[in-house]
Amino acid sequence: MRDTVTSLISNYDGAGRYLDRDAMESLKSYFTSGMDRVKVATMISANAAGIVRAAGTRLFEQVPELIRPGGNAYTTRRYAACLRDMDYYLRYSSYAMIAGNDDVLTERVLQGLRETYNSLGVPIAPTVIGIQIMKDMVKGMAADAGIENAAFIDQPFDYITREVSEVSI
Ligand SMILES: CCC1=C(C)/C(=C/C2=NC(=C\c3[nH]c(/C=C4\NC(=O)[C@H](C)[C@H]4CC)c(C)c3CCC(=O)O)/C(CCC(=O)O)=C2C)NC1=O
Repeated sequence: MRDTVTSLISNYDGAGRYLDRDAMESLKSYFTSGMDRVKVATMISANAAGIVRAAGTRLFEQVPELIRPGGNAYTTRRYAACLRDMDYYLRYSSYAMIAGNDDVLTERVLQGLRETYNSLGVPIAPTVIGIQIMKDMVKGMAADAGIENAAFIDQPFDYITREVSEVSI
């Protein structure tokens, strides 16, 4: 599992080079956004259950067939599995924000996910909608707290979206 610092050092060490201006710029941007990253991760931790519940409600309003007979999130068990997956995406996104690196997502969340979803008939498009709803909710909370630069919030949610979308069913 990598973060901004370890991945940078590993790249430069691989090339046997001292950190140069590019490396310093990248570190500077990571450290200057550091407090905001911590603040947003704290907000996520404190509100995770509410975010997941509200995002789920919004998703099922947008795509009501998911929870109707024949829908993939129909039955209490599958409804709960869906919200649990949303919670995984939210929690791991908060880790990736702190790390400033998506490696934790690749390693812990995305491996084999598409295959699992395909074999269970979990539809990708509404999964992506759910992830994007959570992203927008977190960005809204960050904006309310005066955090202007939200690129680091987009990053993990969009990364999961891109990776999981690669194969559609
Ligand atoms: C931490 C990494 C990790 C991830 C990401 C993960 C995902 C994951 N989601 C699963 C199922 C599932 N995932 C969903 C999700 C949904 N269905 C919908 O219609 C919606 C679009 C969507 C919610 C947004 C559902 C309904 C199931 C159960 C499907 C079934 O058993 O038929 C399964 C199959 C095993 C199980 O049911 O627990 C896995 C492995 N597990 C992990 O350990």
